[in-house]
Amino acid sequence: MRVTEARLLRVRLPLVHEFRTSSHRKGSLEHILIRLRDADGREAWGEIASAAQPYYSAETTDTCWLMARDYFAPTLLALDWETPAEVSAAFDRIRGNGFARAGFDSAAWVLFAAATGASLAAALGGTRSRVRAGVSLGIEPTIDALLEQVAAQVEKGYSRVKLKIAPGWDVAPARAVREAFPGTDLQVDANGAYRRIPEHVDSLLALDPLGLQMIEQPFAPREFVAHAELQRRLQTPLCLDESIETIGDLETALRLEAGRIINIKVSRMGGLSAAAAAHGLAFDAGVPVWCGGMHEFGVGRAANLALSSLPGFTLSSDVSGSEKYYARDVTTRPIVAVDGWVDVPDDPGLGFDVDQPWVDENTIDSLTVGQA
Ligand code: OSB
Ligand code: MG
Repeated sequence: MRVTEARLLRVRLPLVHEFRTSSHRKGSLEHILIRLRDADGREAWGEIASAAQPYYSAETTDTCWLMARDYFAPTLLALDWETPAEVSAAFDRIRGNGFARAGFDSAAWVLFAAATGASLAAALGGTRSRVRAGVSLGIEPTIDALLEQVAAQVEKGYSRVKLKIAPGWDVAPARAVREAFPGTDLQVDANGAYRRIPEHVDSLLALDPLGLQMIEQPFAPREFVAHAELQRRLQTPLCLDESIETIGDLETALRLEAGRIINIKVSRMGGLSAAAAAHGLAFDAGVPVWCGGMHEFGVGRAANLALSSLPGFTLSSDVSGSEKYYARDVTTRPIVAVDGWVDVPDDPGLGFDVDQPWVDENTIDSLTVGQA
């Protein structure tokens, strides 16, 4: 297989509701869509879902743009390949830059699946025909506003809710939601906002009696030992997100028992190949995983959906329906959750078509590498 052209489109879409985490807030998002074309004229799409600013990971939309243009696209275009594993091996020469890499790695998987007539999920080894979706709710101005948000999502049928927490916005909102929605699976995500100081650790310990599904990433990404020490003091499972960028990180976490659940993100791991490998390692270790999101547009969301169909993804994933974030998604058919479940498509390739006119209307920058 030979990719002859990679088109990069920087696309901005407004969010239907402002999203705030411990580190930043956003009202619209710019992601980079990648359209690959191969020598047979086949097309496949990928998405680089980096945040604009380096507050979740070190990458930004701008660094992704440069890495895509100068390294990932040229590396892919220079390669004659049969399987996504060969693409992944070629990308291994480029250090880090997982988000930028993930867009190309995923697009190569889509191309491979389409060329072999398989759905993306089947190509990856997926076994589920539908996946359980959860919603992620940002920090709200008041607990009442948060309860309103939770009520709206529970009414839509979601049975798992993740709350963003930060020092000063943790035990009280989590307890309020726990009491108002006792039948909902509840988990919290700190995005690394806590430090190993007594006030912070006390707040984390005070979450323990709330019966949460998990507490996600309380400490900074590389603080494996801090997570392991906290896990020993908690009944509630810790889940690692930002800490796990490589298979080596996952091995470290498992060896240290730094968490009992892993959030596998396609972007953070650098693509579907690495995400599937992480799933395999966790599965063999008996550690449950779920697929985290980065507010992906439909292209990245569809890749997350396919990944979530693998057998170890036993916990609800962040693949809520497109409409939670976007009034109109970039795919002709939005991703839809019904009663908190999303069907995994079985048509060849991504399973969703890109709405090219809508993409063009929202494109703020573009360039083509290779044949134009
Ligand atoms: O930690 O999961 C996270 C969004 C931006 C940065 C970090 C995170 C998130 C989310 C998004 O929670 C969840 C989703 O895409 O549905
Ligand atoms: Mg997270």
